This record gives sequence, C-alpha cells and structure tokens, in this order.
Amino acid sequence: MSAAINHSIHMNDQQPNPVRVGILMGSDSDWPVMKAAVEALKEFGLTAEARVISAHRTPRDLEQYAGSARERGLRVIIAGAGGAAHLPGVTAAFTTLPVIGVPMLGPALAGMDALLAIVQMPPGVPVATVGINAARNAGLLAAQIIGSGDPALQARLDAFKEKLAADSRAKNRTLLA
Ligand code: RP5
Repeated sequence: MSAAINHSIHMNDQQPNPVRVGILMGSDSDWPVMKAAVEALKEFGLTAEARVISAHRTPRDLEQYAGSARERGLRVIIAGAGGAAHLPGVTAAFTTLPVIGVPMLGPALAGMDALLAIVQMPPGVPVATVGINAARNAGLLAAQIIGSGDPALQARLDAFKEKLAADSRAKNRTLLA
C-alpha cells in the first residue's frame, strides 16, 4: 500500500463523518450534473468526495483510486461519464464496492450512447445504472445502499419516502381546487 493511501485511510477513519461515497467523473464538464449526487447525499448526512478521473485520459489513476477505495473506507462509488462512457464499468472492474453509473447527456446522441455503454456490462461485473443525467437518483441509491446496514440512516430514508408520498398526494388537492 502506498504511503499516500495509508495516510488517507488514517485521515478518513479519524473524521467524525468519514467519506463514504466517491463521486467520479470523466471531466469537470460533468460537474454541473454530478453535483446533484453530492447534494442528495448531504441531505442524509453523508459525506462524499468528488474527483475528475478518466478511464481514457488517466486510466492508471483510476486503477489506483478504485483499487484502494474500500481500504479508505468508501462504501459506494458513483461514476458519471458521457459518450463512450467507460468510467463506471472500468471502475467496477477494479473494485467489489457497488458502482452506480450516471450516463451524461452528450451533444451527439442525446445520452443514449452513454446509457447503453454503461448499462451493457458483461456478466460478473455489474454497474447499477440510473437515468440520463440522473445524478440525484444516484446519490439517493447510494444512501439506500449504505442505509441497508445503518438503522439511523434507514430511519431518515423512511421519512424521506413518507414525505415523497405526502407531496404526491397533495397534488390531488391542487387538481380538485
Ligand atoms: C467524457 O467526455 C467525459 O465524461 C465528458 O462527459 C466528456 C467530455 O469531456 P471534456 O472534453 O469536457 O473534458 O469522457
């Protein structure tokens, strides 16, 4: 293990609210969409770290990041990419942590290129794929994955679902008015 990773593990474990989710994106141009995942996680008191790492431009950095993620205390990785969109799949190749892929809306093919690239993983290397640009749902899914082993977080997720239902039912009152 490199000294940098060792230091990082130590620092993360010392934090009162350690980083549990890694948010990867192929470029900083993905950030305006991907920041919705960070915001969703914050609603549930979860801390994320965001990094620009590209499966094509910096593949060795990706191996290092994904390969050390579990040791550093991460529980889920969310990866957003557009176009050829190999980032989520290659991340999943280097870790057994759950990986959630966010297909980014691109200029050429309306995000269908990224959606199909991310969802069509080979047997044995799953990526949980959310909708095109659906970074908020990726953050919520990451919270639910972590919450499955955390009763306090589960209670917050239950309250969130109840509010979702109440807000939905309230729409009937507007229609009837
Ligand atoms: C993809 O290429 C990235 O995820 C991004 O969506 C896109 C363009 O990157 P930039 O040219 O903006 O750096 O791999």
